This record gives sequence, structure tokens and C-alpha cells, in this order.
Amino acid sequence: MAAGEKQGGAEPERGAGARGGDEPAGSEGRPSGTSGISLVPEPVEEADVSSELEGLDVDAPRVGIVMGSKSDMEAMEKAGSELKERGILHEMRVMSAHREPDVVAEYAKNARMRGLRVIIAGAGISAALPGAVAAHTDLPVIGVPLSGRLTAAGGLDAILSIVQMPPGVPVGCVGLDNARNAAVLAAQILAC
Ligand code: AIR
Repeated sequence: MAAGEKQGGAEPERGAGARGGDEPAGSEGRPSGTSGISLVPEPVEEADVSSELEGLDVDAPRVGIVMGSKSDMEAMEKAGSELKERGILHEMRVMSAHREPDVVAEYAKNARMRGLRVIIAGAGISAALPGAVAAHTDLPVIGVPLSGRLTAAGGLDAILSIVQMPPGVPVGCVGLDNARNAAVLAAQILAC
């Protein structure tokens, strides 16, 4: 395993951005429900963020790099190399949205709680992986469309599969086989 790369384990799910239940509902002019539950999401305060990060392993990866097949590794390693050069902790996993949909869902659901802040997802042909990850997390997801031996139309199949997400569930998309750019973008997001 390369330096800067970390293999993380699965951990029990915890709701992303979960809040304590001891705050008065309906405060600050927000509409409230009859049972004292605010009907609109409250802004995440700094204290909430730091408490969310409390107890996290300082060595926890911040970027998850996932790909649909081992055959994608050569292309996706370029994202790992770029993050390593920048000193950004990351992990690399192979998981297919079609062959192992439950693994993908679990990974995405647990990603924030495990300390990940950006996910890079690469796949070829019917490249559902970035969208499948985005369906289960509110972390930013950057898709990498990959060309390969099975591609149709020179990679356009994967590009369209990644770009054409339904309204409300976006994924970013870098150029064909450009995993390095995904890493640069991930680094920029982390620096925001
Ligand atoms: N793939 C795997 N599961 C779903 C998809 N779209 C993609 C992989 C890889 C291609 O199928 O991302 O680019 C071929 O995979 P393999 O394992 O047959 O080499």
C-alpha cells in the first residue's frame, strides 16, 4: 500500500450530520411541527462540525477513491498518486455498482462518519458507480469516466452515464480517463 493511502474498515452507520435532540424546536423564526420538530433543516454550526470530527482517527483517509473493477486500477492510480504528492490521506477500493450494489451503498452511507470528505469514483461502460455513491451520501462525488476494452463510442458511454444524473443528485465529472484531475479537484474542495 502506498504512503498516504489507507485501507479503512467498515463501521456502523451513523446519520450524516446527526444532531442532538436537546435544542428547542421552532426557534429563530423557523416553522415548527406540532410535536416540536423543526420542519426545515437547521444550519450546521461550527460546534456540530467539530463534535462530528471528535474522536476521528487523525490518520483517517479524507478522500475515498473507488472504481468499478480491478481493471480500472491502472487509470485510477493516477488519482492516488496526485493525492499522495499533495500529502492528502486517501484509500482505494474496488466495488461495482452493478455487481456489488450493497457494498457500494454501505460504503457511501458510512463515508462521512468514517472521516471521508470527498469521494472519487471511476468506472467504464455503464458507469453507474459515481451516481450510486451519490445516491447514498451528501459528500461531493467526482466521477471519472473510463475508456477500456469494452467501451462504446470511445468512452462516450461512460461520460454520459456519469454526467446525466437526475436533478437533485449531482456528481462532478472530469475528462475521460483523467483521474488526476479528479484528485486535483478533490484537493481544491478540501481546501474550501
Ligand atoms: N463496471 C463494472 N461494474 C459496473 C461497471 N460499469 C465497469 C468497470 C470497468 C468495466 O465495467 O468500471 O471499467 C469492465 O469491467 P471488468 O471487470 O469486466 O474488467
